[in-house]
Amino acid sequence: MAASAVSHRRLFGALFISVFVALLAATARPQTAALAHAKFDHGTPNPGDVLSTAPTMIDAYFAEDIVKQAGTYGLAVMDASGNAVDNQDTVLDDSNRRHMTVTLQPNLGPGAYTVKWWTVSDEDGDAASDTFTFTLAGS
Ligand SMILES: [Cu+2]
Repeated sequence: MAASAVSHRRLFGALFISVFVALLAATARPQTAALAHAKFDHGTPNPGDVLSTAPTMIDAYFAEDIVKQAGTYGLAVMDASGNAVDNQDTVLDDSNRRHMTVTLQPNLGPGAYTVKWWTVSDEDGDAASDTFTFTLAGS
């Protein structure tokens, strides 16, 4: 009777430790993922590009899948004066949710352009946003 009570206590102790370790592992995982977010990875154009012909769209790839919920993701492009030059038609690619595009107004003039992007990661729900610039060289 006494021996059985001790082994039950040991079994319970071991179970408690394994649950504790599993909880630690579960809480540690989102923290490493949280460092990534669905950040801009690369695109056409890329940050810092100097183009000789006006692009007709922004083709952007991100580090994690993006949540497809209206208003929580997008691409917007402004000229050096802050005027919007995109067509507000961001598409989040259904076949690759790390891929967003937006089309641009025709006949963009030379100058610096700023691309703003915003996303929510489908991996951990983290929101992220940032900007990058490219330049359209004079012809
Ligand atoms: Cu994250």
